Amino acid sequence: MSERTLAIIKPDAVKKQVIGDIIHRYEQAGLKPVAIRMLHMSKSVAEGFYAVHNARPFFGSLCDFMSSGPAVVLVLQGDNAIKKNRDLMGATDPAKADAGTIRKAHGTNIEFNAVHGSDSPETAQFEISYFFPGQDIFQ
Ligand code: IDP
Ligand code: MG
Repeated sequence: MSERTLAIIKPDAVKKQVIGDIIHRYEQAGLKPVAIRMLHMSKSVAEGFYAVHNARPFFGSLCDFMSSGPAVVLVLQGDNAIKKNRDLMGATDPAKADAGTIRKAHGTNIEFNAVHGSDSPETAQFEISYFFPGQDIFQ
């Protein structure tokens, strides 16, 4: 079933100049970009996005990281897009990520791990509307 997921190319990956490589991986996997924005999140925008993690010990550091430089946020569409993107990303900790995954290739550590992907239909809906309110999503 075709569905949509939210992906973020995080500030560490933008600094490493691997935006193109990561988008190529999405396209090769059949995940079609249907909306793309580049933005430098304020800390409060990062806090709102990651509000579900606000009790975690790494929350402050995570929000500092996500607001440390520009990021690319995308809506990806395709069959089983949510799981497909999670598989493509690899484990949260790049050291534990499978060979061939984005985090294995471009992640630095469990925090600076190159990409984000929605983890359920509910979070995808929240996350897409968080960064793409309105109509700027294509088919
Ligand atoms: P996910 O991105 O694989 O879904 P989550 O558990 O949802 O992982 O965590 C959100 C983000 O918070 C991670 O992608 C990573 O950047 C950061 N993070 C997760 N666990 C840790 C940790 O133990 N220390 C520091 N940062 C972490
Ligand atoms: Mg998550």
